[in-house]
Amino acid sequence: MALITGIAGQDGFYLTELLLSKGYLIVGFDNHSERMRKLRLRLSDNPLRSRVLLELGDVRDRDFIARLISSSKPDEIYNLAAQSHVGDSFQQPKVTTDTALAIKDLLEISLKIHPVARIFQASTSEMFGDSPPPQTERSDFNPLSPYAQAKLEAHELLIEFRQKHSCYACAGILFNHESPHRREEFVSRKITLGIARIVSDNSGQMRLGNLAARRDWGHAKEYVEAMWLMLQQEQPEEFVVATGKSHSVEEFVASGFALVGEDWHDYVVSDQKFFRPSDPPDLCGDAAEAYRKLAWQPKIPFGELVREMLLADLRPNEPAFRRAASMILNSSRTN
Ligand code: G4F
Repeated sequence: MALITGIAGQDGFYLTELLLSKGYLIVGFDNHSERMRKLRLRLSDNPLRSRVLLELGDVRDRDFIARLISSSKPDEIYNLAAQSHVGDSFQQPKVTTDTALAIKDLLEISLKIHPVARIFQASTSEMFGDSPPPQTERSDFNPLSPYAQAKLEAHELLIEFRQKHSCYACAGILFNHESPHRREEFVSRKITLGIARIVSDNSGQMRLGNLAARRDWGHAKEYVEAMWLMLQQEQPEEFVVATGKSHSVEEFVASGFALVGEDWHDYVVSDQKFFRPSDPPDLCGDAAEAYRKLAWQPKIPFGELVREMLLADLRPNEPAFRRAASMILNSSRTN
């Protein structure tokens, strides 16, 4: 039995599919009813969906968490709930901090009423800030946003709690991970959806912020495997989860437009409105430890990720999809 907080996000969906394939029963909750509706729809194809119990609830609600843990007695708890948009955290520092620090209640409640549960915490590469790449488990943390600061506090709190109470709790330092289920507020999906709209209308513009920032983009479905592996070890430990290659936002944009035979310079405008007060310049993780100890290694390269996301966004538009898909498929044959 697994409990997943924030189950209606991209990672919640992939983790649910993974755990179902491994025979788990799942209890999951999220505080966003529209995202829960979408999750139900996505899971409707899965013959094992009756093994998932979904609830509407908030990770900051201590009584709700206590009731859920005491009724479900999960073997594993995956804490994915958070206000996870870095840009928004500058305007909403309180909700960002409160959701990040809800891990404290989860740890305390679990220790009190169901201490055998193993707990995974989704930590973030944003904690490294401008620490030089490649970042490892031993790199310095230097948070540059309220989100990064809050997640760092949660990360340190978890390690301290584990040392004090000898429980099984660990944090994955997750670098950017994307998929067709990524929300449009994040740059990868904003780009692929934007290209799909431009291709279908034969016109339009894409307004983005910092094009120079470099991120280590992997596929979410591979990152949830690392989360699961981290809870199957003899000892709980922190791991960097990353591909080891970073690309700039400009490279993401250029690859996407190239796939549909367009030059991004004709469509993309860099707009101050989308810049953040501060932004880590280059997040690029070294996941050698995860490879060595978890035998985890990502296989989906950057180009394939961009292709998959773009094809998924083009799909609703039939004629444009056929045109673009044949170009994309031709380009994958020659690459
Ligand atoms: O897609 P992003 O918003 O992701 P960001 O900020 O790197 O954070 C994501 O990954 C973290 C792990 O490293 C997670 F912890 C976090 O929860 C989230 O999932 O932005 C990526 C880069 C940034 O440098 C941003 O400034 O893209 C730049 N960017 C440029 N134009 C933009 C835009 N980001 C967004 N969201 N929208 C833009 O128009």
